[in-house]
Amino acid sequence: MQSLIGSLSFKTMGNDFDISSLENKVKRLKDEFDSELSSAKEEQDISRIKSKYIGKKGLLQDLFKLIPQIPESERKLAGKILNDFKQYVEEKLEDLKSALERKQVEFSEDITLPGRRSFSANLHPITVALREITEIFEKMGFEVESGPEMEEDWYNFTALNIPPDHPARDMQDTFYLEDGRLLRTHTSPVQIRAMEKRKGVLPIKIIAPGRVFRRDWDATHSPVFHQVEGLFVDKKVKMSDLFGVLEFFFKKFFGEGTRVRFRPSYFPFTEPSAEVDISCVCGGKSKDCKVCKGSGFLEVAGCGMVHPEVFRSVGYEGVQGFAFGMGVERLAMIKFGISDIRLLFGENYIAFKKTFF
Ligand code: 2NL
Repeated sequence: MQSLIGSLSFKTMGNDFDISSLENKVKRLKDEFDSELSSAKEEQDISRIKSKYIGKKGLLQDLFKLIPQIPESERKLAGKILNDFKQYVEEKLEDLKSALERKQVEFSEDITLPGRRSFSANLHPITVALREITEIFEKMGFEVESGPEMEEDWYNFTALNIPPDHPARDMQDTFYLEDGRLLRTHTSPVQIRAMEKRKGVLPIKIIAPGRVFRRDWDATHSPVFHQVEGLFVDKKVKMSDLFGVLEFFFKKFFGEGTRVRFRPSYFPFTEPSAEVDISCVCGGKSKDCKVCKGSGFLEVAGCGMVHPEVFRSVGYEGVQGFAFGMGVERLAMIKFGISDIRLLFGENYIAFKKTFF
């Protein structure tokens, strides 16, 4: 390129300048231009090439300056040759410019594509249920207690009237630690600890919400789940107090139209014991209701009067009490209409949440 620019200078032109040498110069200039154009990649290249060839101080302008040296008869033709070249350069640059613009549009983002929908964060159904349950019991004057998830055998079983050979252990025998402790199978140990701690200072009116562990994993059981247990201890506590508290709770939690019934049952740590049922969301009308299986009722909790053996374990005398326990997952599943517990804890929870809430 340097040599070309050199050959165009006045010095090398001499006086023997004629139309054919002008044609020659233009042809070489054109070749040079073509090759430069073919390697042009962006807008900047185009404006650089443009000013180099046809700009005010460009190479073509230098050739125009030579016209006076050309014999008059040939000047018109010389002018045409140069103007043709100018037009050629302009057209080529214009073509390349629009080709580059097209390419840019192709490679840029497709603005017609709909944006990704954002979804707002919300609390896990178990958190929602736990907070509601706690709030209702707090309104009735219950205090919230908590305790360790890794528990000693005494607090999880023995103090609750479940001695080492008791069959109730088989149903709950769970994850043991190497030091002999275990992951608590219910939150009852929290209440045992609370009674020990308070050494008979009455009344004791507490709930123990928390995470518990069992060796189970199917549509209605998770190895990690949540319980809320309640305990009320005073000089004189009646079973009707228990019924009143639970009826009030379930009406608040599931709606005032909910009916609550108690069925005799058995737990090692209460006597007498009862199972708590609520009327089904189907209203008991549907024979093939999947939720209550046509029975019209759903089991939602267990309860009873604290067994004298339990009071003996913690050194309490002359007191009465009631206790109850409920599974939070079960309550949340009924309330929110979730059919499989694994949806709450599975890998697909986010997908489930998007379709659900
Ligand atoms: C159920 C049954 C129940 C208790 C838990 C309890 C605790 C102490 C003393 C006596 Cl410290 N009882 N807890 C009593 C009856 C039933 O739970 O079905 N839970 C999901």
